[in-house]
Amino acid sequence: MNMNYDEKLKILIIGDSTVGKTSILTRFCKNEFSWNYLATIGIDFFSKDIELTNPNKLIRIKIWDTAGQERFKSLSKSFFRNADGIIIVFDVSKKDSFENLQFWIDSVHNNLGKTNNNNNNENEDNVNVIIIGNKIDLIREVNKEEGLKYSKESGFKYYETSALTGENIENSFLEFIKDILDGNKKKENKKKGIKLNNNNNLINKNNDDENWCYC
Ligand SMILES: Nc1nc2c(ncn2[C@@H]2O[C@H](COP(=O)(O)OP(=O)(O)OP(=O)(O)O)[C@@H](O)[C@H]2O)c(=O)[nH]1
Ligand SMILES: [Mg+2]
Repeated sequence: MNMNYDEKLKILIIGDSTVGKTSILTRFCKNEFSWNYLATIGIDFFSKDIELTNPNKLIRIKIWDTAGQERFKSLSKSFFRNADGIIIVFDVSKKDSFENLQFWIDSVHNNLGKTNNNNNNENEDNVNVIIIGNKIDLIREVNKEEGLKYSKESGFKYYETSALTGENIENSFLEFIKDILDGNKKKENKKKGIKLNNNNNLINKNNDDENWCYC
């Protein structure tokens, strides 16, 4: 189906292998979950369309799902090119994935140079970065306070999710997308009038409609 999008966003998801990156995206885009672990090889693409109200806008989100095993190589700079947002994921039930967060943050810095934690929000190259602690349905090795503290010190917003139960998946994405749009809005000097309504309402298109999810 040919759709006219008012805005297209590119989001990148990175983090150690098995932390649940693909599962988070599958939950967000298809509202599905699989217990089977199929390692992402290279890169996969997910996309989802979101309708914005007042005024009505159609936003296409394209998400680049990277392979955690890339940690042992290095993420290509082309992955990061033109990214509007980056999600760094760790597994709250695996301390080592939390300890490896710095590796991923460094790779963001190395590939972009500038992010929203450099206290320079006016920067045109500003990219929104968030940290997600996934698998909150499991017994934790990292508690919420540790995740929050680390993310705060890094200058990024922190969310916790479970791709298994779906807890907080949609909220996290919608808040992240709103932040990206707000940032883009500033960058573009309100060029084309992308506006959120008074409550910053974004309406998430119905997942049941096949046309709205291209995973
Ligand atoms: N209990 C639980 N298991 C999860 C959750 N999210 C993912 N898993 C499981 O964890 C395993 C790895 O999930 P993936 O989504 O494939 O992990 P990934 O980060 O994409 O891994 P790579 O592609 O290798 O980088 C799978 O067996 C999932 O079923 C969650 O929130 N809770
Ligand atoms: Mg994967």
